[in-house]
Amino acid sequence: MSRGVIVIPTYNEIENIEIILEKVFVLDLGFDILIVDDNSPDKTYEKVQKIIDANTYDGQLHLLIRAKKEGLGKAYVAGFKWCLKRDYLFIIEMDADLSHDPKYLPAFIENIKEYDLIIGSRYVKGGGVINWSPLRKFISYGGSTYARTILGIPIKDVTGGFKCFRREVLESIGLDDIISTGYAFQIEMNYRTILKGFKIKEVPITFKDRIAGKSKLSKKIFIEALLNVVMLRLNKKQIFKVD
Ligand SMILES: Nc1nc2c(ncn2[C@@H]2O[C@H](COP(=O)(O)OP(=O)(O)OP(=O)(O)O)[C@@H](O)[C@H]2O)c(=O)[nH]1
Ligand SMILES: [Mg+2]
Repeated sequence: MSRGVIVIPTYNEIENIEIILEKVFVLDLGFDILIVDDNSPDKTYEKVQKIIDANTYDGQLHLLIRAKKEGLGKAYVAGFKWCLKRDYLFIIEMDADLSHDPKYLPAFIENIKEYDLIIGSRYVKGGGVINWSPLRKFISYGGSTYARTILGIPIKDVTGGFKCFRREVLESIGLDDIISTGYAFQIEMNYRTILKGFKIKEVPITFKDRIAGKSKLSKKIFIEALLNVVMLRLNKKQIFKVD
């Protein structure tokens, strides 16, 4: 059992999954990886199971298959619960689509010694985005500004999904009470972490748009994010009390 685990949710990532696993394990950081697959129609989970069966990564790769697609948030919560049943000290969130470069992981680990949540950030000095259209950039940056302003939180990249939590954070922010399923999930996790008084640091990353596979950002997910930010603000007192 290693000290850290990387949770990677997958839905139709068959073209990316082998590459991302290789890119992480070649760094030899000693982390486990948990893939949380929502029964992908392209059978991403079968490919993962084959790699596990071949013991390519020496028992460091794990797979959690869920019955159906219920959104990123539900997949992460199921993955986090799996991790908390084991004795990992920190838990990392990462996408499967190669947007998040594993080369930043050592910086996360260095910083998690002093902080409770590390956010890989596109919007601090030294961070950025490659290959996004101006519209996509506007939506992301605008979304972060919107959430930051309404919730009154000092985070520049509120929607990013490349992060590292100390296990104590996940144990105390009320995983069962999380209301967000899509992109709003990242915002809600940050908000809950801040309201519980944990320390957060943003570390610069350059985010690359996916080359293979399809984006899951939909109008529904976008509208959920806009509405949930307001809901979260209105429920501040309740979230604050959560144990
Ligand atoms: N298990 C599971 N994984 C999901 C689900 N939705 C998205 N993912 C995965 O979560 C990661 C991030 O997904 P998103 O950022 O929502 O969508 P994306 O397809 O990366 O979108 P873009 O980054 O805009 O291209 C990817 O690895 C997806 O495969 C879901 O409902 N269930
Ligand atoms: Mg993505």
